[in-house]
Amino acid sequence: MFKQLIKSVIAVPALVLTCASAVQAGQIIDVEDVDQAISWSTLEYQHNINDEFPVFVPGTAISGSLSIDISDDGDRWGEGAVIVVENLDFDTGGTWGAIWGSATPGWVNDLEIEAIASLNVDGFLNVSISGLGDFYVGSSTLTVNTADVASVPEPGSLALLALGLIAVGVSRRSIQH
Ligand SMILES: [Ca+2]
Ligand SMILES: [Ca+2]
Ligand SMILES: [Ca+2]
Ligand SMILES: [Ca+2]
Repeated sequence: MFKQLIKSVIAVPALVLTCASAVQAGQIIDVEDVDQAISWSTLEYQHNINDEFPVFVPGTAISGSLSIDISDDGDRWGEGAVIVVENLDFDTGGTWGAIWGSATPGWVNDLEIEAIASLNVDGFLNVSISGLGDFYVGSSTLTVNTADVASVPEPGSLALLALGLIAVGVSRRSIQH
């Protein structure tokens, strides 16, 4: 009986750990072919990871990056862009360009809290690029690292956890009597 109690006590923390850990299990890549020239205007587009394979399960996004193929034609001194991801704040978005000379092509940033949260809600991510000058936007690549579905606490695993706790209670009671 005592052995059984030890087993139950060990089993419960193991179950809690399984629920809490968010080890990367998969990766979803979504490429949007924006393919547009910008000239002192704002371009808006949306990434959708709901139609990719592996299938995205809301709530499982843990990290990722956004890479935009943005380049200047070098027609004059200095071009720039303000890249906004979801809302205008310091989360994920940023700036691109050069004050003097042609800007280095490409822009990449890790997804931060707001962007990951937005993906976890609906699998969509809004991006807007405002041009301070004229340049070209080719494709936009969103890479999302996802956790194993089983490692995200959800009703199913919480029920299992409850069952584990009840099992401990039962074995404790059976020792006392
Ligand atoms: Ca897509
Ligand atoms: Ca933002
Ligand atoms: Ca969203
Ligand atoms: Ca230009």
